[in-house]
Amino acid sequence: QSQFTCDHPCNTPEKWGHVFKDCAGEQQSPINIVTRKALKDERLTPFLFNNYQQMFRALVRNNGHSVQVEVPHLSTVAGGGLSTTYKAVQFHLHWGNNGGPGSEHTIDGEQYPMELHIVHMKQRYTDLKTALSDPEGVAVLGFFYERSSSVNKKYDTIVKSLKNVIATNGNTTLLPTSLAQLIPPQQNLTSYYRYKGSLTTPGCTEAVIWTLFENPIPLNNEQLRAFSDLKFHNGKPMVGNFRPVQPLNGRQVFRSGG
Ligand code: SG7
Ligand code: ZN
Repeated sequence: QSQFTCDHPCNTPEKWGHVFKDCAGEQQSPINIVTRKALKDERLTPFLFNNYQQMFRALVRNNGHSVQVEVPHLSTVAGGGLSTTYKAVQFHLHWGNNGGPGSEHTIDGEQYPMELHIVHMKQRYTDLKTALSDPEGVAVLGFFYERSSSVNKKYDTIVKSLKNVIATNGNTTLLPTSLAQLIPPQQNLTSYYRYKGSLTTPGCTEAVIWTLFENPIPLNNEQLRAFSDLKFHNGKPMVGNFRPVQPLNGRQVFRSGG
């Protein structure tokens, strides 16, 4: 049983390990990143993004625990200390209650209002299930959000689409957007943290190379609050769909050398 069918948090995250044994593992995500303990690593060079600029009409979906968009074309990332090329599969977000604390990872104990995960797998794999059987099969690029006083126009389309996916399994097609439009410009992506962890939902497979970028994405309060209009499939507001931070258990966190 590896299918995540219950609401988030599924019987409370503390109990995930009873049903999904990997959720009780030693290399779980998310974590709190203690910046003074992060070891600078010169091998963590800038990323090489390929085709992140390509526009597409995103199909936005409320999957019952987040809002998710599948990437319909080949977009890849290499460099950044990754051992090989990874391709983007989908992206989704984790958020709090009406703009309150909602990120999964925290930095020196600070929880940001929201966190974007662009899920990638090694380019040679054709499905996530296979990638998850490789301890480095998946690479998630994580981005934090910060509250800003001005609207972020690049998020207009995705934020406006949310009202069409209030209910679980709701779908809506976006006006054209691109991965590049959703993340900071490439020159602001050279400062990041790196560690080895897991998926943050059951089955919590320990197959993820995590990257958390230091520079947050600005959204105004209204844009942040819009995500709280979504509903879990039991009709309750989809808020707080993040897993609490997990023990580091001796793992080293690295920071980019750029
Ligand atoms: C959400 O987070 C979904 C999952 C995702 C999971 O539950 O977006 O996506 C699918 C395709 O079910 O799991 C394998 C995967 O991407 C965990 O992703 S995360 O660790 O980046 N939060
Ligand atoms: Zn996630």
